Amino acid sequence: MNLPVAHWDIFCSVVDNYGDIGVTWRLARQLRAEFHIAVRLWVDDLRAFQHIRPEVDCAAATQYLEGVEIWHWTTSLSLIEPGNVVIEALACDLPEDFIQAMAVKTPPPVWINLEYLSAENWVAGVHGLPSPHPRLALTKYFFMPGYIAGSGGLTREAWLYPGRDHFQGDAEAQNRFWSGLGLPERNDGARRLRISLFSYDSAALAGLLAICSQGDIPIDLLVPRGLAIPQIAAWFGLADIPEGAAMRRGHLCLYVLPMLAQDDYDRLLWACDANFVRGEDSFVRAQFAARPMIWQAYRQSEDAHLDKLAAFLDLYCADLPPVDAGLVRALWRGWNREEDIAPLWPDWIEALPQLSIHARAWATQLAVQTDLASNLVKFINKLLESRAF
Ligand code: TRH
Repeated sequence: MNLPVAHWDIFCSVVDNYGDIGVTWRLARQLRAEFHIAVRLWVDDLRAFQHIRPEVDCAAATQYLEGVEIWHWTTSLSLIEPGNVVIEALACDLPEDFIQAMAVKTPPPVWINLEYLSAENWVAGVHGLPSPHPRLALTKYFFMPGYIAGSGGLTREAWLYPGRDHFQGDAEAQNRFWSGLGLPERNDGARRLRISLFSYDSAALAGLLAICSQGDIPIDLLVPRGLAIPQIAAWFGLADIPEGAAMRRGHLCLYVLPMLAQDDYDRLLWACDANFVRGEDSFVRAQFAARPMIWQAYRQSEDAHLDKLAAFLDLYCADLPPVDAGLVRALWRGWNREEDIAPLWPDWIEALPQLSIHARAWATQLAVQTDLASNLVKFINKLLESRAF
């Protein structure tokens, strides 16, 4: 099947982990499903993609998923005709020959640099700014995801909130979900918490496991296999813990999960009482899940991620009573600085009922904002129209 002439090219270079492809795939499938845009998605690491979308064929040069044409981005693009829109996701660099091809196309494509998410105030000042190419007749535009007015917003599919509400209101569907993962169903009467833990390696992990094992309330910690496992295994005195294992110590029961398909990961966030998340995409999905969360920001040089953390906390804690705001700030800061959060943990567990109400209010507030894909389509259409005359 050949793409129609008007299509969008989206480029994703996987730096590490799953956030680059997680963010990009989510946007590509939404553009296709909700805006009927012909999307060609270029991905340089299909293995990373397969972790969050098991149907991906790592050996295929091209393939279709949900109507999105996926190309393994390995070879020269010199013979490829650029689409009428070209998006560099998360500031990945386009090859020179492709940029040359963009410059000779008439009219040239709308060129977008889709940046990382930040709650910082400067985002609104940069969003939408043009950046003319130094030599060629091309202009690249900054598109900044964000929480504040004047930013590009957050990727939120039309099905997301209805799907979440339906699932969270259906105890049987949740129990089917738990059974599918090989986990015990939840017993409403039991005072037992279920918390997902998606984190980088961290010196703070041992303290978290210790306090969970010693706390008053039994806790199921659900950990996908990945960067946190070596330290968790070491805490249990093991070299490794395989997928599917359940480890018990004191009041802690730790389950090691496989990486789930992205939509199942949403269900996991919806079904848990609270979630530890990281990076960018799991963090946003945890906010949409309307559950209390603890975020580990992606580490950056010169601790730039701590500024991102502080900016988000200012927004997130604005409507919390001072005691809870202080607790959330201290716990998140401690977690990000890899300090022992055990001294704060019992109060945080105690505060979960209020924090749950706040998490829902925050998710509701986020839904007032126009979603990123809608903003992007509007922004691009305006540019395309201005070029039509
Ligand atoms: O994996 P991350 O840490 O990704 C990153 C990258 O490190 C990247 O270089 C950096 O730019 C970015 O963070 C900020 O965390 P993130 O962003 O949360 O992405 C994880 C993706 O994996 C997200 O789309 C959710 C998905 N996922 C699943 O689909 N199934 C799972 O079981 C889990 C745990 C995650």
